[in-house]
Amino acid sequence: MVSRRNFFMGAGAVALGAGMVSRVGAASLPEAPLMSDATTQPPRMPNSGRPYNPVVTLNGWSLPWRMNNGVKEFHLVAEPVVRELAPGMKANLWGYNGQSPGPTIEVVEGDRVRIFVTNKLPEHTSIHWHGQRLPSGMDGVTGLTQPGIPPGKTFVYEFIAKRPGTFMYHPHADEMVQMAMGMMGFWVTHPKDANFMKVDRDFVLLMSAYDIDPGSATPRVAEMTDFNLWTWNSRVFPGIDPLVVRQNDRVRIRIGNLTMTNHPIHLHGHEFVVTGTDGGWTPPASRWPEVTVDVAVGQMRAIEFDATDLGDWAFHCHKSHHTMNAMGHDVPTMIGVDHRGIVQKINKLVPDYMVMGERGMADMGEMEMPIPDNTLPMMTGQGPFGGVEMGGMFTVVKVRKDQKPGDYKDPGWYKHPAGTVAYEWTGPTPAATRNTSPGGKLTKPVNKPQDVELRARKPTGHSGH
Ligand SMILES: [Cu+2]
Repeated sequence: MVSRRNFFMGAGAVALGAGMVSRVGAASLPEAPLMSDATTQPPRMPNSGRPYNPVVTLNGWSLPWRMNNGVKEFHLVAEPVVRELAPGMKANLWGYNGQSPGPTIEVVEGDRVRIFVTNKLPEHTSIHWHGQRLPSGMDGVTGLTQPGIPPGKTFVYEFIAKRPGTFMYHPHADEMVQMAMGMMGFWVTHPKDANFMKVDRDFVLLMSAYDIDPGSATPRVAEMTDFNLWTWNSRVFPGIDPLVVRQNDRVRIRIGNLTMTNHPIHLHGHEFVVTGTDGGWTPPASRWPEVTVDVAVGQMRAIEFDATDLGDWAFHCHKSHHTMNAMGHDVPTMIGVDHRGIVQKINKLVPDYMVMGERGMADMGEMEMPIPDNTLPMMTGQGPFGGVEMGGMFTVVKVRKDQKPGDYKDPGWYKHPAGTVAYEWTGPTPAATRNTSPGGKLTKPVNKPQDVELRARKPTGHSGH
């Protein structure tokens, strides 16, 4: 038995960041600390056990443990939680220890790990340790390898963290409902040699998706494909913290996907390599540079880059509807349709009727139209030059020269050196050359006979048509 005093001795007491409160479990159980908000907690330096370089969970935290006769003991509590998705919207989710996603679990290759899981949900649950090598009976599949953990009961999982790498945990019980409600977390097994693949900043983000009708707070759990909120660590832009790094830092971002679709994750301004997959570290000879990596359902990827270039670099999923928040209704394509007169007539019948997208959808980024309580605008966020017109899976990698090692505080917007920002042309603008021939859709090439274009355009080898 390790007392509460021993558990929090040394750096541990300090490392309990703002917003974290402790909760004393039953006498024989380790404590189950609780996080009350979605503030990114600074990396937790290990205060017992073997050394490692901790990760930073964006808008999240890592779970403290106690050492008990050489075993690293954690306590997860599955329970209903309230998660702020971004300022202005809270969701009723299910998660662990006060938040969704649950806390990140960090261990070292070779650690013997014991996890107590207490179920405070109204139905049974289990935890599957996604990607781990472990005894089959510890794999957490309800019905197959264990009975479900009934409400009010605590189960114990124990195994040796054999393989270093990036993992996830989630229920394998009433999975569609429990994942749609936000039950998931990250797991990092650090290498035995703390200098192996050492980086300066190591971020983790877990992707999940929710279907929450505008004006409501609880996900529709029967949804299978049509989700409307695309989150990183159960946050949406502008609620996702920036990834703050110092210039020339080696940066790792670990991404896990527990949504029901794939996400092409795109970084601006730098190339990266995939250094880790679900199966561990990639051999160096297998890596190639890229700027977008597709993370499929159930996969984990670790990407790395040298943050050489100062600036505010967008980092986002490249599916454009995944960088938007929930829409109240299906929006038809209205570009070029002027129906101002009609709206007034319809408003007499349907007072809330509104035309969206008449000049593109950018209006919606700054629109003042009324939206229901507890609902985020579809496209939102203010940058130094105006509306960013984003939502969902979008944030910013901020590369700064004077960011101190270990400092994750938002340095504000990048101050661009003079002459390095796109600017408006204010000189003369000659009229564009246009094709005036009736029915013509293409601009006629200047100073070229018409038949050149015909030869170039006409498909060949289809003479039989
Ligand atoms: Cu996506």
